Amino acid sequence: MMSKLTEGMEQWKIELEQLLQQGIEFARQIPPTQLYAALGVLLFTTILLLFFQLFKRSKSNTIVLSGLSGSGKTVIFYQLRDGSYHQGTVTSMEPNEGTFVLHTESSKKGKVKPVHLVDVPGHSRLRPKLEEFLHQAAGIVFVVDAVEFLPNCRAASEYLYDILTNSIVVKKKVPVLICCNKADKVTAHSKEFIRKQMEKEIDKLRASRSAISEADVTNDFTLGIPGEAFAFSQCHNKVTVAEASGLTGEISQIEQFIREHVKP
Ligand SMILES: Nc1nc2c(ncn2[C@@H]2O[C@H](COP(=O)(O)OP(=O)(O)OP(=O)(O)O)[C@@H](O)[C@H]2O)c(=O)[nH]1
Ligand SMILES: [Mg+2]
Repeated sequence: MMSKLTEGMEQWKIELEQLLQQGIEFARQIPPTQLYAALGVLLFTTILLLFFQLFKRSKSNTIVLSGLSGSGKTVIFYQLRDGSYHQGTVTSMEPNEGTFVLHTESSKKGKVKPVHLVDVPGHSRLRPKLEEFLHQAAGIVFVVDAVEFLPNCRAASEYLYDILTNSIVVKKKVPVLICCNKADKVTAHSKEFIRKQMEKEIDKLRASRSAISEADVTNDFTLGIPGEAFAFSQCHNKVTVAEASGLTGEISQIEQFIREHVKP
C-alpha cells in the first residue's frame, strides 16, 4: 500500500520536473526583454487589483448626526432626505437610519452614490448607541442649538469632548462638522462665537478630566497640546464649523461636508 503511494508520488514528481524543464526551455526561446516586460505587466496589474480591493473596502458612506436633544438632528435628517422637515418632530427614542441619495441631488443625471445617514438621539440614555455607528462613520455632524446655546454650552461641550476623545474617532481621524443650527432666528449666536465658547469649555474639561484619569486610569485620548489653550485646529482629525437651519432648509454646508467625505 505504502510503496504504491510513494511510486505514484515519484511518477508525479518526474512529470512535474519534465513540465518545468519544458517551461524553462520555452522561456529561453523568448527574448529576455519581452519576458521581463510580460512579468512586469503581470506584477503591475496584480498590485493594482489588490490596491483597488483594499481601497474599496475602506470606503464608507455613513454619516452620523449627533448632538444634544432638541438641537434639530431629526429635522436635518428629513431635510436631507426629503427636502422638507415633517412637522411635529418629537424627542427621538430610536436612531433614525436611512440610505438614500440626498434630496437636492435627486434630479441629477447619472449614478450618484447614496449616503447612509444615521440620526442618533441626544437623550443621555441612548448615547451609547453612538459608539455602534462610529465604527463605520465617514464623518460626524455635531448639531448645536445656536439659539439656546449658552445654557447648553457645558453639556454640548461635554458630549463633543467624548466624541473627540473616542478611540475610533482618534484612530480613524473621523472628520467632525460642528453645525450651528437654527440660524433662521435673529437671536442665534454666530458660528465663530460658538466655536470660541466650546473651545474654552473643552479647555476646562480637559484640565478636570486629566486630573481624574491620573487616579483612575482610563484609556481616553488627550486633546490638544499640553500647556496651550485648546483649539479645534489642534485636533488630528479635521474639525470645522458651519451654520445651518433645518427649519428653512438652509443645509448646503452640511451637504457639502457629506459630499466631501462620501464621494458621489
Ligand atoms: N427655529 C428653528 N427651529 C428648529 C430648527 N431645527 C429644529 N428646530 C426645532 O427644534 C426642535 C427639536 O428638533 P428635533 O429635530 O426634534 O431635535 P433632535 O436633535 O432630533 O432631538 P432628539 O431627537 O431629542 O435628540 C423642534 O421643535 C424643531 O422644530 C431650525 O433650524 N430653526
Ligand atoms: Mg430626534
